[in-house]
Amino acid sequence: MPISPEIKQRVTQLRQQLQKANYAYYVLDNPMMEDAVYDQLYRELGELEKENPQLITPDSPTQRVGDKPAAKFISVSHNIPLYSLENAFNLDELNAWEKRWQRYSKKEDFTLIEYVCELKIDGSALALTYENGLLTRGVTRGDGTTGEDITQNVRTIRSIPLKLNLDNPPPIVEVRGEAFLPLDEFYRINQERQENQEPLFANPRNAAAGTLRQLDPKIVDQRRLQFFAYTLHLEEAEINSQWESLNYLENSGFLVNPHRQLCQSLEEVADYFKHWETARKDLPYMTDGVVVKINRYSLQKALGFTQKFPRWAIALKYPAEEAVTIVKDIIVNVGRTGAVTPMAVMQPVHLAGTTVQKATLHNSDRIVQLDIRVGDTVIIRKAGEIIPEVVRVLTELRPPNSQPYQIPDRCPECHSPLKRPPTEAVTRCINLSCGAILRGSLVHWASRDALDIRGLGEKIVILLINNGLVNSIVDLYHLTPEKIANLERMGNKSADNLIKAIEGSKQQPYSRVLYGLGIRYVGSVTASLLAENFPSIDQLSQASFLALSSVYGVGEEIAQSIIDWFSIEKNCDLIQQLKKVGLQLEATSPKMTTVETSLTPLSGKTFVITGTLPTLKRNDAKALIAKAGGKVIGSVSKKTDYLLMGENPGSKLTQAEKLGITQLSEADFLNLLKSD
Ligand code: 1X8
Repeated sequence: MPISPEIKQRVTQLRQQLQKANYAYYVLDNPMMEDAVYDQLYRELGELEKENPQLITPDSPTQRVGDKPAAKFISVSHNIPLYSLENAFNLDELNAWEKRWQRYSKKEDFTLIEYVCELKIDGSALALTYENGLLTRGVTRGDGTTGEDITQNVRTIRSIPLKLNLDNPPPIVEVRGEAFLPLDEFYRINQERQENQEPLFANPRNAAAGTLRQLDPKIVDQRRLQFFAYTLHLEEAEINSQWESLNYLENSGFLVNPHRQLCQSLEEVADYFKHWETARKDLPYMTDGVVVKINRYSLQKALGFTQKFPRWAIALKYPAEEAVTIVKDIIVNVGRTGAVTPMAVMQPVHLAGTTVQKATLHNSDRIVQLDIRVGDTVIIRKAGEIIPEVVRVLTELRPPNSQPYQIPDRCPECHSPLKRPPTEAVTRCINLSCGAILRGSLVHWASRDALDIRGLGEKIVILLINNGLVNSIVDLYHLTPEKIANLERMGNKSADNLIKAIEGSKQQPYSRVLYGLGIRYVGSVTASLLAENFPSIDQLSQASFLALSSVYGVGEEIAQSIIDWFSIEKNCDLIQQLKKVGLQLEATSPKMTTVETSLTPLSGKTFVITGTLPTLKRNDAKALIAKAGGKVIGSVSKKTDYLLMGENPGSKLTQAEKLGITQLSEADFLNLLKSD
């Protein structure tokens, strides 16, 4: 039976609506209909297509996810090779690049030079072919000459149009760009893999590449990859520059990275590079540098290619946050809480601007998971922390006679047995007199946010302990210049200064003393909260679990930890002795509220922070919010009360606008804090 014109029309209409909605959601990041409405239209189209299979077209929104896994991927050669980019690692190398390409071109070429700066996305490059406006092929980069045909997987990426949004699409066009996993999606996938005891992806780039090589398109569909388009190969030459090509791609329906910039000089390029060095940390995807391209096609053409690279483009890389090295030894470190942290000692390697030779292995579970052994080649990463971590072991490079590593069952410091509570990942030394715990406690006591005793670092602490001068925090307050002046590397002057600094620490406020005690989970913000609500150590030591845990910002875990700490006699003795030597164990101007009635200006309010704030550091803002009773979370949802926003806000702003969440500048925020 012939299909009625009404049905044909409805099918076309549904496709157009769904395509528009899809574009609004995935490319513009600005949904135009409710999910439920989308689902309903999608179902209607699916049903009409099921009843009338002749109507199915490859660009129908129902045809993104194929139902048959591929047996394998076919190798195909690229019509135009995918070159890689030459790297520059600093601005000097960028300048050298400019001089080099200028030597290759005529003088008049570089009088009116323009560069396009784009962020370098850390993902997986793809080449897409569109014939008469329809996506017909998606191929991985491969070795640049030959890649794998993964069209079926590419079709699942919602920010890749199945059909170009052009009235008169060209007969053939190739679009290149980067497929990538947004960070939240990467974390979600790894969490799921952890729950299923599957090996974790080391980084979003590997996760994206691994996903694209999945034979089953259903799995690819579940991992929401995205795609930024950045190169256009088009026969008809109405386009004369990279900048125009990016706009053409955007008009054709692609997601093009919005943070591109047209620069008139290398100085402007340098400013762009410097700006994104920090700003990129707030982006919801990984970037590893800036791609600088000469804008004008005629000049690109004149410069051409070397054996390996285009002469007209360069990748200006940010310092690597991952590196490869070899494990020389595995040791365990005992911290001030007795927590045992296994560490890999490695061949020194350059990483994110410093040379490192130790990486944390976190705990014994992680060791089992990594199966790391002495002699292994490993990938290490710096992720905000000072100590890098081991991300992955390259087991294929493992020496044949290596032995699995066994975490010791006795403390390397005091030789007492180590314990691991069944519910915890951490192994601990529970000997309260363990030298490592004493050392760590003293270093923490003297640290900047605690008693801030200048000149009392780890080296001096070790000297004091080894010479039998200090056996507990209180002993510091019985030292005299005479007692310490004879220590190695300690002259009269530094001895005097150290004693003065120790003496000066008696003036530090109670909240710092509280933090300095090193009670588990009591960081400096929590210590301030506790000091406000329990204005003397005696009140704190007597506080019930209920009273503690009802302080905003103090959870049950913290409350229990405080109770546990005061239940140890040695700790109570320490407090008595600290009182005797004159440390501040009471707040100087106690707050006149009781726990039950204390209400702070941001009580119970939830904040999300995005962008760079003009004066406050992120941690300061967080501390202020916590102090005022608020809470900071990582992503915007309906439950968010405020978006605190600085320069270059990320996608969190779009999300907040969508949900109508109140936006605050730093100034608004500071006013809000005052207004109670
Ligand atoms: C690689 C990349 C390029 C761009 C962004 N991210 C990348 N990973 C870009 O041009 N915006 S260009 C490129 C290449 O040519 N190998």
